[in-house]
Amino acid sequence: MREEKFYSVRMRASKNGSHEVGGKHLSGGERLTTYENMIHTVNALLEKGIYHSRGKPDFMKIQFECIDEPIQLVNPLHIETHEVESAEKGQVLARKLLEKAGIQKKMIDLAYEQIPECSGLRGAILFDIHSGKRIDQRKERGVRVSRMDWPDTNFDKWTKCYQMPRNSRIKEALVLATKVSKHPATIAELCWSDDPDYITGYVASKKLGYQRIKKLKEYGNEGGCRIFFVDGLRDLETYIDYLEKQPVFIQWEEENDA
Ligand code: WAQ
Ligand code: MG
Repeated sequence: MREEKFYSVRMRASKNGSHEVGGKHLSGGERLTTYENMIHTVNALLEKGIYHSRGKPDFMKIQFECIDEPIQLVNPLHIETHEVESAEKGQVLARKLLEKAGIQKKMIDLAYEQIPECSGLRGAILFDIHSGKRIDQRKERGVRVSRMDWPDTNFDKWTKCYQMPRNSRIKEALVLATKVSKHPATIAELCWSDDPDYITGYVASKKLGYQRIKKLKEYGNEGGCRIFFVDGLRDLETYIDYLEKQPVFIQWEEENDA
């Protein structure tokens, strides 16, 4: 498989103009594909962006480029799901899990103050757990993790074993969380969707795995969140380069599942 050439395919869609002129971010997506599967992959991204609960796009960009770097194979994070009675209880649990991941309570409070700023971003915020500050300079863009995917046959095998739906949202989130948590500078991630029709989110870390929380906000709410809690003492440029450029395929091996 690694003899074959792979392509990174990226999509972003917005409304009231492109992202560059301040349009509202609606949807984005990133995939890895062979040339043979290009049309299928581009179509899947087109469909993802064109029918979207955040609105009807008047701008969309889909681009592909050939990847020269070798693709790293990574086992997916272990997954657990928590049922909660309300979004408030979900948020209490999320904070508890972040503490369990090794982040001081004081820093978690500071990170939560950043959440209104997360809203409307098309990428993630990098939050330094030492200074308690946002350290990426990407303003309303944030950092978009890219060049990652999970081949269908292996994903299908995983969904059967865990009795999970064959759902591209869960796949994309677990792919991203796995790639992000793999880097030594990542301490944890906190995420929920900016889509008004999706209320499940998660806390992820190397130690905790992918901890899904069924309800972190109310239906109808378009406020999303994606914060990477990072050890800001490490080199930021190298870290962002890993997030944006390092190609990663998820490959589940049952015997390696922790
Ligand atoms: N890189 C960085 N940030 C991203 C990326 C990316 N590739 N994709 C999305 N984001 C940021 C961006 O700010 C979005 O507004 C925000 O995250 C939410 O993205 O049931 O669907 O794709 O286990 O709306 C998690 C739970 C679902 C899934 C998360 O996020 C489950 C979700 P969305
Ligand atoms: Mg979204």
